[in-house]
Amino acid sequence: MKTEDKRQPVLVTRPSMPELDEYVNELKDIWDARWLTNFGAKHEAFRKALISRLGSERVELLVNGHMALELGLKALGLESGEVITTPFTFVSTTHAIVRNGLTPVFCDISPDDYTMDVSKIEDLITDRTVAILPVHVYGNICEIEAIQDIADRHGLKVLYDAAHAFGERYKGVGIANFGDISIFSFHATKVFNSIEGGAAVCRDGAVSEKLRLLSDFGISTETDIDETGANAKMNEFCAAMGLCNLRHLDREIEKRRQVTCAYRERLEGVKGIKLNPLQDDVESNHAYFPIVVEDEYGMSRDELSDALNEEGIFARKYFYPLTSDCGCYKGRFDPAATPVALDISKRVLTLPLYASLDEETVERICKVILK
Ligand code: T4K
Repeated sequence: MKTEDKRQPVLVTRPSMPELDEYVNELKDIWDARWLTNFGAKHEAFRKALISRLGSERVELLVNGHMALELGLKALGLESGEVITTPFTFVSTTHAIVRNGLTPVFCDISPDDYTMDVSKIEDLITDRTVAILPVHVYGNICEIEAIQDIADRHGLKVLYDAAHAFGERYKGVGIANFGDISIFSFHATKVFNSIEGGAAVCRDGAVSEKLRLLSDFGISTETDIDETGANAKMNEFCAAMGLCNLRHLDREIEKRRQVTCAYRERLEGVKGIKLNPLQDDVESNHAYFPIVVEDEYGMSRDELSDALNEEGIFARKYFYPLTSDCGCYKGRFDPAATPVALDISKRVLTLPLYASLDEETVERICKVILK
């Protein structure tokens, strides 16, 4: 493993990238074809590669994970009503609901794995509830069976925000295969990236087809415009990057696993530092390394974050504030209605984690925490 330059800041993440030659090789085809976007050859090749990787035929590629969420809700035909979701996520999840004219209803999270607390979902269901939108936050898998059971009993759609969960398996099944739709983010900062990009995997072929239309202005044929769509297509350059990175994904995940082991060796058992749980039945992609700073640590999360910053280490407060507490939603929701999520959001710190993070840097980071 290459040792990092000590003068360089240590960022929370760095994108995985192929060798330049490998990407340039893909670009040559794009130059030859003079086809840059609108469902070109790279788009189709990447989509096919994902179909085989994810184990589902109904994969649609989008410009980013956010549009996969936003258009996914629209493709499910949800035009009004309430969506039960978590506030402990990136703002995109909540924005996607609101931007569809739907109302988010926030469910508290489990203090164990920070996903939606399923025991609290049913109390939130009203005659206006149309869907559940859980998040596999940090790649921690939600209680899938319980959520589906509730959805089936109440006739609700389920859309999983699986932005953090690409490449994971639950009880041996690829994580894309749950809910009515599962969406992924291929943003530069994710385990797997196509520079910017996203995908939606649909249970139903008609939903998948609608999503594809919605990503291209709703254009069915030159003269038939059948949906009020947007422009959310993945371009050829992003698809080419996705094709390259997909070839190396397993190796990248293995490197990330080694980094998380290095952290665990040093931080397991440290008083007041709670590590992310290892979930049974889950093949993890090691997307994030969140720690929760408890009172016994003797320093607050913010003080620890500042101490790390002073050493040039830029951990991040994913996810603080709760989305229900964001400036644009002030006064609209009550963050105190989800007390566990509120508490965790004030204590959580996500440590640097990426495939090329070397052990010496992990040691440096842990030394600050252990001090
Ligand atoms: N749902 C969930 C649960 C999500 O977490 C996200 C995105 C979405 C939906 C929406 O998916 P996308 O539409 O984004 O595909 C970052 C990402 O922009 C965002 O994709 C991600 N979640 C979120 C958790 O993190 P920021 O504002 O923290 O990004 P930024 O620019 O501060 O970058 C983070 C670190 O990465 C920095 O230390 C710098 C480093 N970095 C970043 C980029 C872009 C690099 O080293 N190279 C780079 O190219 O949001």
